[in-house]
Amino acid sequence: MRSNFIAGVAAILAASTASAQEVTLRAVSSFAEGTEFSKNFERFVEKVNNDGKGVIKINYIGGPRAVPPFEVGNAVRTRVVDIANVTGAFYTNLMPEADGFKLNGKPMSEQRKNGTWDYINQLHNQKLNSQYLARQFHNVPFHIYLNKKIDKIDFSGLKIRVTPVYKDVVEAFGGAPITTPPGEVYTALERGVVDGYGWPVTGIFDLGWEKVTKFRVEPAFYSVEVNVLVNLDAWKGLNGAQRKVLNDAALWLEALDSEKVAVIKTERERQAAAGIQALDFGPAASKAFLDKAYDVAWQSVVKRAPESGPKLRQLAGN
Ligand code: 173
Repeated sequence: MRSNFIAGVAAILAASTASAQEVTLRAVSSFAEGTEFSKNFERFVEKVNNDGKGVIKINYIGGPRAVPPFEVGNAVRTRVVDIANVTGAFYTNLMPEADGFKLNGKPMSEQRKNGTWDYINQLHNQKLNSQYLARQFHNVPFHIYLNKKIDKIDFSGLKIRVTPVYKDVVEAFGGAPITTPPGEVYTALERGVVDGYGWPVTGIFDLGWEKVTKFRVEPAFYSVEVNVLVNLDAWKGLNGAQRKVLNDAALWLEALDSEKVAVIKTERERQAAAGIQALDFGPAASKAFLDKAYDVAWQSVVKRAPESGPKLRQLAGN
């Protein structure tokens, strides 16, 4: 009798401890589900759910239908969601220096060793109430895509869809920037509201933009950064085992960037096959473009973030 009772109590305790230990976190992406800049995050979610069985689980709510892209940073700050897949370009209102992350293209293994991750994590702790769990796509650059032909790198008279990533460089070369989230790019092009847009070298086929794109301006510039952020209160509430599942999956996720070399090659070929013509004005024009692109972007970051801007530049080493 008595030993049965003890066994019963022990079983109940074990069950409640197990359920108290498994935590579920809610996640969103600032990019549409299943598209280029959500895909690896979705693999990360799958990995966490496999590796973390009984310990930690991610409930992936989805993309911009759940939370509008430019509000995802605030949603993770206020814990409307626990985890977000989001580019710094979408939360510069909360963290102006986030616009500087695109200017550091070093592999994350190096950024984690040389103090960059640590510094950027501190910024996220302070300004976004979040943990900077991972950064993806350091080796994927951006381009300006156009529907009108140009014969030198000069965007005068052109309206170009931007986010903070491209605004300074578009203006520096005479273009008129118009900010939209990714979900409005197709319609803006179709209706002639814009003559072109900024976007990474990968991903234009996801939303059918090849149908409304004629040219890709060379050279490629900057580095994509899409971050996995965890609300800091949610992070602090996790135990060591739960954090380990997330941290291990974060390093795995960052290592997936190595796949992008082949993806970029295929994507350029696919763009050419779709009739998108590369406009290349030669090495001197390309160098002048890149020099100016970095110059105006750093100036803008340092102006808006006089303390952290120079520190980010020193860490980026360019
Ligand atoms: O163009 C954008 O919407 C943008 O800023 C971005 C940033 C990172 C990845 C993809 C797009």
